Amino acid sequence: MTVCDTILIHATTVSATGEQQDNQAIVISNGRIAWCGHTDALPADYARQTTLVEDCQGRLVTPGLIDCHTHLVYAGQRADEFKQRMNGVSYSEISRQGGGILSTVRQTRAASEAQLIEQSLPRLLALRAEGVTTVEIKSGYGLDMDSEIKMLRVARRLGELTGVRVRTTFLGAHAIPPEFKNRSQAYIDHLCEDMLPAIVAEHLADAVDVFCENIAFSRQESEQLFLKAQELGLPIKCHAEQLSNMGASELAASMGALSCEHLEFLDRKGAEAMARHGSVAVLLPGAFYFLRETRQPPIALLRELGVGMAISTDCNPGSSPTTSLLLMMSMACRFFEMTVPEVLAAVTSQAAKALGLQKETGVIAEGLAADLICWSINDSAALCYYFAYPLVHRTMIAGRWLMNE
Ligand code: DI6
Ligand code: FE
Repeated sequence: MTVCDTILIHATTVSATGEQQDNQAIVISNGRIAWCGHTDALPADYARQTTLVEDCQGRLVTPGLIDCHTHLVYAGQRADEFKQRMNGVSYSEISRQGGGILSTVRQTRAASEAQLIEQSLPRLLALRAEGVTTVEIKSGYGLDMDSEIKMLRVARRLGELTGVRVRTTFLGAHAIPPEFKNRSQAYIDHLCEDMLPAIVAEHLADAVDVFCENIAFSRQESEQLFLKAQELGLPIKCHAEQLSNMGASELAASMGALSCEHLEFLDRKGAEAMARHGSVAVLLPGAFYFLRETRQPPIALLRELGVGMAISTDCNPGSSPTTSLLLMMSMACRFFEMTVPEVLAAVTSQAAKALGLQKETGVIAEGLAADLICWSINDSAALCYYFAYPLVHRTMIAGRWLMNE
């Protein structure tokens, strides 16, 4: 029998589908979950190893939360645009006037690696303090070789500094940079021929994403970049159907995308393609709220078709300046009318799937990483009921408790 490091007993846990399970025990060995089940069924050999038995006293223990869609590495902020938007100017309009994403591109290009770390680290620490142990970070505010590489390096470095598992996604196709104004095809060619191969050679990206939208890239351009990503061995993801329906989800899903993200304008055809190919729907209530979107992602349709749903912060300076995944969970319940189990799965098992990490984290199961949050509450619904409320009791990443909490 494996020697265990820690045993949690009398925990209230959640299953992969977000259902509550009472009086559970979890045995941790070498950073992984060696056994889990009812506390009364804990094998005697484990029970005899009395070192570090932690009685959770009924507290909720979930997998470490996963924020599977963020743009948290960036410089500066865009409060000036927020003022414009409060005066009725739309997000798309600001973008067409050269603001929006390109404003953050200017600020991010001008920042050194150290400055980018200094500005981005607090955002990751804020997520971690709320129970997030895995984060996806997208590039896409550099849009030239050096600046994209800088962003991805910073993202990897933030993981080293915090212990949070960081997955990086290359989003060079986030906007058309000024150097390529009105030449989006030439920019896509540059991404395919120069940038992506260099980034892959340096192992800086774990996936490739495209903003397929009428203010960004067409379906055909997206497809070209996706094909290149696949040729280089990287999985694909897509910012799809956020501001209009471009058929982006259908395209990405049919190419085997891990996930399609935003989806307010998703139609049945796109949702069916996602169901067929197992792409996860990543829903972003923060952007929905902040852009005052009135159109809801088609939750009932996704549910009907059995498409997995994840929820994420979209942490970015333009459409979702937040670092609270717990707040997003509350919004998903109230704005999108998702159920508590759906929401819990959306930030654990489904979010892991959206990152291709389902064999590593996101579920309390034998063999997976011991990324666990012990919450200061005793039932799973309370995690959705409280909003923007400090609820973490203790955080464990890869079998080790974080200190100073
Ligand atoms: N959709 C979004 O909501 C973010 N990116 C994207 O493709 C917004 C990014 C920004 O405005 O800075
Ligand atoms: Fe996004």
